[in-house]
Amino acid sequence: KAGQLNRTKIAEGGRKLRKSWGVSWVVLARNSLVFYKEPKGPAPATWCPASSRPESSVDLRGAALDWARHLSSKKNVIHLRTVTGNEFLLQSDHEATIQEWARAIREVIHRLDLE
Ligand code: I3P
Repeated sequence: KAGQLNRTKIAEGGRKLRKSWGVSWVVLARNSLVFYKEPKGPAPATWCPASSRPESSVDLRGAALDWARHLSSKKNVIHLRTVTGNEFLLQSDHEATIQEWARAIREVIHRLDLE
């Protein structure tokens, strides 16, 4: 699964960070969520995430996912926490989009729990 989402990192190793929302191309891989920086301005027709270097990636083993009802003034926000204490918010203006992401990420976390 892959697509464009708004995202911000809100904690690193348990330490709160200042929120800074940005747009990322997000790819759900076997064990992780990988973020790619979107090109500024209109994307060239030739741009694709596979040809660019990931900005960062998040290990989903042992991670926890919740709805972020009190963590943002935005709608449709999910809150992802890793075992290492990194925390992210992911948001889409389309409720169905974020619901699909939540379901897909939970499936990966659950599968990794069973391994
Ligand atoms: C933050 C910015 C974020 C907002 C955050 C603000 O201000 O407006 O968009 O988060 O709210 O602190 P700044 O740009 O000055 O850092 P949301 O959009 O998710 O509400 P918060 O402090 O209540 O988290």
